[in-house]
Amino acid sequence: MNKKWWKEAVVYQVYPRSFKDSNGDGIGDLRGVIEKIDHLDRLGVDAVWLNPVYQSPNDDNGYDISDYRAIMDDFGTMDDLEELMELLHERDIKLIMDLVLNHSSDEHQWFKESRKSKDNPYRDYYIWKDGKNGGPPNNWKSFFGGSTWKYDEQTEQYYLHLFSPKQPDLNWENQKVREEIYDMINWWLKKGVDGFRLDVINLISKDQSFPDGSDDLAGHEYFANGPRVHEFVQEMAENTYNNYDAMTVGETPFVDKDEALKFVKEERQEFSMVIPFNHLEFDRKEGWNKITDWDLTELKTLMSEWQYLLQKNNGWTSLYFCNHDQPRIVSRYGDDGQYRKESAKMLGTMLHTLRGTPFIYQGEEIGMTNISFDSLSDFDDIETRGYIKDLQEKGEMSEEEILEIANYRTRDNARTPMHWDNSKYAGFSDAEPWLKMNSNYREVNVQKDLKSADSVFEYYQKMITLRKKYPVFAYGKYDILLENDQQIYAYQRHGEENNLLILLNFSRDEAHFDLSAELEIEEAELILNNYQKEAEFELKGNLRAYEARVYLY
Ligand code: TEU
Ligand code: CA
Repeated sequence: MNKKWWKEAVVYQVYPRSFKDSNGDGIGDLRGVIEKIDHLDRLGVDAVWLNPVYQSPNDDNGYDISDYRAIMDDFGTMDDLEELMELLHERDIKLIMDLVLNHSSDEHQWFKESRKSKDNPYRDYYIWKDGKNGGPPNNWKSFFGGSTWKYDEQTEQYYLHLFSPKQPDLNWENQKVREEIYDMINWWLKKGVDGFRLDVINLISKDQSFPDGSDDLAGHEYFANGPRVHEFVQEMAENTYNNYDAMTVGETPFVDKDEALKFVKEERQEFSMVIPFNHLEFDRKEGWNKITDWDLTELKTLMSEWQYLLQKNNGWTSLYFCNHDQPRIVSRYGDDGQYRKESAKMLGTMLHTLRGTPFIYQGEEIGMTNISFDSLSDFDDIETRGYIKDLQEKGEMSEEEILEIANYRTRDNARTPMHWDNSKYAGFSDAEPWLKMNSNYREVNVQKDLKSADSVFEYYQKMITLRKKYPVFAYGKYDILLENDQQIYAYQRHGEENNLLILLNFSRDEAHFDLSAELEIEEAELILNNYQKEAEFELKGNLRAYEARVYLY
């Protein structure tokens, strides 16, 4: 097993728009992140992944970039970014930037040229096609609702946009496009950034015959993990980040585990790790607007298969529950009422004790919960608005039903402003924030956590310290226990010097376990427990509601 800094790191994701506003316009910004570096340092994280801060008309909160080498006015200036990077580096915290390479903004100079005429030198930077039978070139469906094709009157052709119409897809078949992209990546590497998270990077190669997709796959069988995706990624890696000691995280929706392995097998030199989705999509199998039942054994199977496959094949993974696209995990797999703190800690324990690199999303370290908006007009997220529109047009659900599912699914759940203290606007800003606050900020905030002994924050600090102290957390071999148990997720990690035994109760009921026949461990130290009255070492006993125990032996 090769040692790497990014295998031992804990990453903290900052969504700058909602982290801290420094100049009173209600929008978080880079100087706000600078103000809060102490928080990151206190928590003990090793790297910060910053969501896109590039110049953008902000149709999809910065994932629509109009200039890859400039900073969005809302966020500040290039000087601010450089200062942030220096200050992070002074504290030994790395900076990971978000790279959005599948598409640009329609306001990018390249697209403005491209749409002018069919023989413009930039025409082939994007994907243009004639319509078919008076409609779009095929039936692919956009991630944000509607068709993936938009008709442009100027040249009477359609262009492809897998996301919003303001996010035209770049044409990776065109070598010039690839070279421009590599230049830009190298420009950032030379500036000193330590790595990248690569947005929907497995969508860059499309089947060039652009066939109709099947109804339930909406075309993704032809644009996800396409024919040349690994060739493109390897070419990019070779020409850019592989010449540095960089960390790369590929975001890869619609990958099965065998495909994902190709991206992360160390010898293939594509990415350090990917962002898998399986463990967060199994309540969504019947679509966005229908909640599918799931059980713990299914989650355990998914996690285990991925863990075993990676350790057998020399691959690595990110470990995450929350990000700017996902509802808050404590409201989803935990309990955001009575057991908010216990379940937030238990879920955090799972992320920090599996084999991989843990990612903490802002607010997760204090157990922030989902919001509940009163009205459909409160939603800001372009994805949610797209689905709401589709559902309203279909007319099969009432407004209340739509509101309920939108509150459950919306990406806004993650994007409400960070809770720093109990003042008006939670110390996020002096002015009304760009998105509504979660109303529970007086109960759930950083200031409060810093003052109380059994806070979620303190527990996170402790986990991170332990992870640094014992290499078995990062490198140990994974082995599942009690595979069929419906309440408990239990596993061991085997390292060179130590071993870990992890027991997690995913339910609000007491859970009985008996490992005495399976394991022979004489003595072990309880190094982590989310209850104040700590448990003893035992191979047979009961776990309290959402209890998490980590034993070292
Ligand atoms: O997300 C890609 C992606 O797969 C999402 O559409 C995700 O499945 C969905 O939001 C879950 O509800 C990335 C970014 O993380 C996201 O913020 C962007 O909107 C998107 O790409 C387009 O750049
Ligand atoms: Ca601001």
